[in-house]
Amino acid sequence: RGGKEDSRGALVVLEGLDRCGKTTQSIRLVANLEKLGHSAELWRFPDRTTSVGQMISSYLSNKSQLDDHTIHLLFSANRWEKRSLMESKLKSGITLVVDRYSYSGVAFSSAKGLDIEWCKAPEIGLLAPDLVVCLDIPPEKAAERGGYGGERYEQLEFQKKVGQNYQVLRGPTWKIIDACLPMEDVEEQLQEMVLDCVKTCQEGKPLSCLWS
Ligand code: 2DT
Repeated sequence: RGGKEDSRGALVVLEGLDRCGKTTQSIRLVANLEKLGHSAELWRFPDRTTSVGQMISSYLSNKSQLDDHTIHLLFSANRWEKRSLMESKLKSGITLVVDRYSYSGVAFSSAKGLDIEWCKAPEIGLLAPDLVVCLDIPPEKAAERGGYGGERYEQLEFQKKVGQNYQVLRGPTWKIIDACLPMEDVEEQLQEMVLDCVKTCQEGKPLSCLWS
């Protein structure tokens, strides 16, 4: 094993509180990877383009109300409906940079008071990221950046709970970057971590499933 036939793209996830810079950094990362000759795609969850995604989007913008368990399972279903495409892209050598994943799913729902193990259960069997980069920012700092829109969850007290849950979820594939650093520094650190990860996947590191 470890030969060319096992070469694949890396599954890289960015996590962090609202306004930590995830979206900006994931866009830059994909551009930088491509410049260096790697094929990479930017993905994000929720993927609001599917019909499940539209239900989620309407919930987030307060246009519909759903029971906490129900919306949790919809977020999970939104990842399951993308699982096979995700796997085939990775196997064809494309690195996926994913803005939010199962960790957001668990951190946000358990911040509402749902049991964390219950929250993790529907994620079992989804592809495990090769690397999770958490852009770490104190919730107060994130709130100062402004731009909290009117969406559900964009409130300081709630974000504090989400931040605590992220800490509980941290595992061996997690790397933390201080999101208060200048944007260019975050970008550079992120790129270095990801290139390392891309290399191990090219060398044939096997794909695995959550939660591992
Ligand atoms: P953005 O589209 O602005 O990132 O906001 N969320 C996300 C969940 O509650 N569960 C999930 O599984 C995911 C992926 C985080 C999306 C909002 O939805 C929350 C913020």
